[in-house]
Amino acid sequence: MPHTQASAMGEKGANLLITGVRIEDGPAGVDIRITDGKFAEIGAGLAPREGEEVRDYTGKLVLPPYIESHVHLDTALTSGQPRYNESGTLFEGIEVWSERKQTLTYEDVKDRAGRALRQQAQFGIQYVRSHVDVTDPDLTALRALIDLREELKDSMTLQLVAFPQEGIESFPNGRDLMRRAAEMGVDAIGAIPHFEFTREYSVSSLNFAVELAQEYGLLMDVHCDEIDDEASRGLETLATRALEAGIGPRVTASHTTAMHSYNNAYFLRLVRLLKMSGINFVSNPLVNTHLQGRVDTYPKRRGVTRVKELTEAGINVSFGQDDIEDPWNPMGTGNLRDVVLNGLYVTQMMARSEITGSYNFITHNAARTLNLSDYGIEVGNTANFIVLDAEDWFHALSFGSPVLANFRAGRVLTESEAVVRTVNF
Ligand code: 17E
Ligand code: FE2
Repeated sequence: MPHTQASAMGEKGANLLITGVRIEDGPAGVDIRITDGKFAEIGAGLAPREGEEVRDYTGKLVLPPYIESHVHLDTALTSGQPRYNESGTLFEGIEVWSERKQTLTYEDVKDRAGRALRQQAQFGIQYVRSHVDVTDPDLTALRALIDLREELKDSMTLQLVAFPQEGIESFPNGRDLMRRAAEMGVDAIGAIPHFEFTREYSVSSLNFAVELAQEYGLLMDVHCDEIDDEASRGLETLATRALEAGIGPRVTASHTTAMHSYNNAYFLRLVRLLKMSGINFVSNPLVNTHLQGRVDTYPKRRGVTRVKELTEAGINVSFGQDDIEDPWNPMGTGNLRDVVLNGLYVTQMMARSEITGSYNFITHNAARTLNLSDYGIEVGNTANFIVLDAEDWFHALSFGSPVLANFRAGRVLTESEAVVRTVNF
């Protein structure tokens, strides 16, 4: 059990010894020394030093912090405002949000996004990529989130994507708004090809987005083919442009739910291009099983992209929550355990090795999606990590074990009590 005392913090950061843990899928009984907020030594039987706080977590699991690779913080915690999305479709969600956008203020966005981020931290998240709707002539949400990114940077790493919710070519001054967002300092450029009025707009919006990203040296993350239409093929355009520009690892295709409905012959052709391009994928299994298949009778499509096949082809896939109580998801807490559990079931990735390796969807794979450096439990890296009340990932996932502590540069960001259960028979 952890014992708490005043943390041993020097000017440069924490000095700490964590004892008796398993790191990821490694052996149990390992100690971790943190000096000046960095991982200094990892091994068995490390002796405490003068001035070091010792935390005994014998039998517990240590992972690198979770990474939320896809969420919309500007819309978080607005569910029911001004009305609920009753049909559960993506399109009604966009209409509801368009109404809510009329009353958006800087303080409102900052307050809700700040609360959502603190909720995420409690569940072990330290890195968040948030899409921000820029189809707003005032760019109110973007101004708020850029400030929040700076204010919270010692606690959470926030990446912002300029997300044209109502289109680039199909929204008044859409291109200009995207350019203004790039000027203001987003981390990534987005697009929404399946929502543009025509196939031609879809293609030109992607060409524009790739050029803008290159001009400003930004990452890309596109809401790509989030529809059950098997003819929605923005992905092949995005992957081709990424390949030709040589920027694949800096590009992400999010959602790609139409891939669920592609015929296998087309997928076989496509997957070659996807591999060559080196682009990343984010799947949001909870929200897309909720939003997709809404125009089906029975059988109803699951509408989740081909995570298993992409993974088996060696393509990088991470999992995201997408929404925390907003027009596209009436629920959602920020807890990525729910996302991984649902993701494994809905994609039928339930082989033993698929389950035991599934923390990668919200850790290392997501780090690759976000192009993070200085991530992972390795000597020399900043001491960011979480401790779970479980002996290994299988049990943490299966039982929904709480994150006992979330450490940032060796400093305790959030803490939870272990759950104590008594059975009287
Ligand atoms: N907007 C969108 O186009 N798609 C989504 N899944 C969400 C917002 C959450
Ligand atoms: Fe999304």
